[in-house]
Amino acid sequence: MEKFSPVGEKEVTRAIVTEFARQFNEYVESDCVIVGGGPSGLIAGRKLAEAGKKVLIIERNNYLGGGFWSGGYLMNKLTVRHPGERVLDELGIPYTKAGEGLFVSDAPHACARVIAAACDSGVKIANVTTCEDLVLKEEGKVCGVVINWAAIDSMPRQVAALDPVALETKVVIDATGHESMVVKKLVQRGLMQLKGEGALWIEKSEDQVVEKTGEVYPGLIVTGMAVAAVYGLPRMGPTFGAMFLSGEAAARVALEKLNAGS
Ligand code: 48F
Repeated sequence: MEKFSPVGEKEVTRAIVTEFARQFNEYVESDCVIVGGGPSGLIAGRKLAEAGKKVLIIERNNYLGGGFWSGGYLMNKLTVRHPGERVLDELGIPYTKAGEGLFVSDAPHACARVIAAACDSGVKIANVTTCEDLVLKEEGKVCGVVINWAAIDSMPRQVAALDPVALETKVVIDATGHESMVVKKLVQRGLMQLKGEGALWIEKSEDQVVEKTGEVYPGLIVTGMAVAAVYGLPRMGPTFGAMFLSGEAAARVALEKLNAGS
């Protein structure tokens, strides 16, 4: 029988604290912070990390994947319209053809692969962490994010008046989905406008979301369903190719900015 090493409680606790503190300290400064660990944020993170950038994903849930764990109506099959299957191929996600230009895959398998691909590329994750605000400097440029433990959101007000901390970064990507939580921080200050997403129309939505992915404020890029919310585009419901392609487009825009040093 295999025998476990004689390692006790204090060593286990020290290993966790030391490694957590080391990574946290390292990522107080980064090239890009992505808020939201759904499909668009994970794909954007993977592309940026593969290009050698230092990337942190902030996710308020304990788990990554956002709305990518199931298709519509809580059924765990995902659809992707052409050309989104290119990303399924790249990540080795099995799928079947459901019709001309339409592909279906198992949501848990696809989601696990997208998460693993982001982690394998070198993206680091701060989960159970809420992005509650932005750092704005240099005449309004986004220069970082303000974060706190997500559990604080569900605490009573008198207990929850706990200060957050801030992380500095060169580019922030809002990948918070339908809620567009990061953009909302600028809207609250009158610095941006939010149209709110339109009614469901798959064919129109996917192309437009990818096309409009980009920088919406100096230092802030939007991707995924947050794009629909900003520009008033139709929602797409349970099909995910645009989340992949929008994530890739956000990474391209971020890379251009980072490589230009702006
Ligand atoms: O919602 P989500 O999956 O966004 P997405 O990448 O993909 C949208 C699709 O899942 C689907 C769709 C298209 O097919 O209509 O809805 O655009 O992932 C967003 C993630 O952001 C997290 C949230 O928990 C989720 O995992 N999130 C939202 N607000 C915050 C946040 C916040 N303030 N701080 C940290 N994480």
